[in-house]
Amino acid sequence: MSKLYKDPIGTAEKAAKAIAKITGKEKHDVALVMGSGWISAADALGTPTHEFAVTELPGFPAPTVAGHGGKLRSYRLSNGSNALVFLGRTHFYEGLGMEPVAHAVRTAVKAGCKNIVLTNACGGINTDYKVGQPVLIKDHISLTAASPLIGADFVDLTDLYSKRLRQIVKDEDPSLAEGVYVHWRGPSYETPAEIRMMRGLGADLVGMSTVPEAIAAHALGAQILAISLVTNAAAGVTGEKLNHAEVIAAGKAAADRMGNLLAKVLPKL
Ligand code: 8IG
Repeated sequence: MSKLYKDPIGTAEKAAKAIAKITGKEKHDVALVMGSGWISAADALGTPTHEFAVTELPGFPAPTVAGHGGKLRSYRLSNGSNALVFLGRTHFYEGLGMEPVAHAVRTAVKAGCKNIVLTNACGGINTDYKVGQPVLIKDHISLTAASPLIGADFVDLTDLYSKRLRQIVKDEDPSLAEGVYVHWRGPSYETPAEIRMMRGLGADLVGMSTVPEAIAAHALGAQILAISLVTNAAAGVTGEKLNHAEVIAAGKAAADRMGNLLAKVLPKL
């Protein structure tokens, strides 16, 4: 474990202070984590006041995945509040442990953010879902069973994905579906048999992110909104093979809709 990660909360506090210094903003109010396929959606939020590499802050490893940017933007929203937007994230499958995975949201909470919006691209298990469709996460199943928390931190996850925040988004777009997201370690995708198992467990969506960040941010008192973009049918659903290029293309195609939705919703959270 790197020295920075022995004290994850202390490192997040240092990173939050560095954000305040770089942006000249004492605090931020809301943070977004943009997953693969979502990065161009951030452009709908207007012109950021600041943009810099996350590696300028303590505790952030360099990004490793195509389509994951590793940049942090600060925006001033139409209601006067300040938003932090992370373009890209660190995943559990990168093998660095949970601390760097949880670091962005911990930093955001320490920077003042009370609401955290997590976005991702994922596979659709529910056969009603179409590629390019956004789905609000209403609950999760952790098939990694790995928590970002260490020690006797018995956090309640009954309302992890805030009903209040989901309602604000549904008021904006009543056509949005809600689903249960499975966290799969990856980086290999599932087998068709694993997808059938997940469907039997009550899952609608499967991906390799979001869950540890939601838990870590909620443990620090933040409210969570999580939105998945279905970028492929999960393994075995259509008989087609899965590939990362398809994911990026589906994300690009849906970026305008997602960006406009986020731009409308953020000032209302
Ligand atoms: I995008 O089908 C994307 N991410 N585990 N399975 C898992 N993660 C994903 C998938 C998928 N599609």
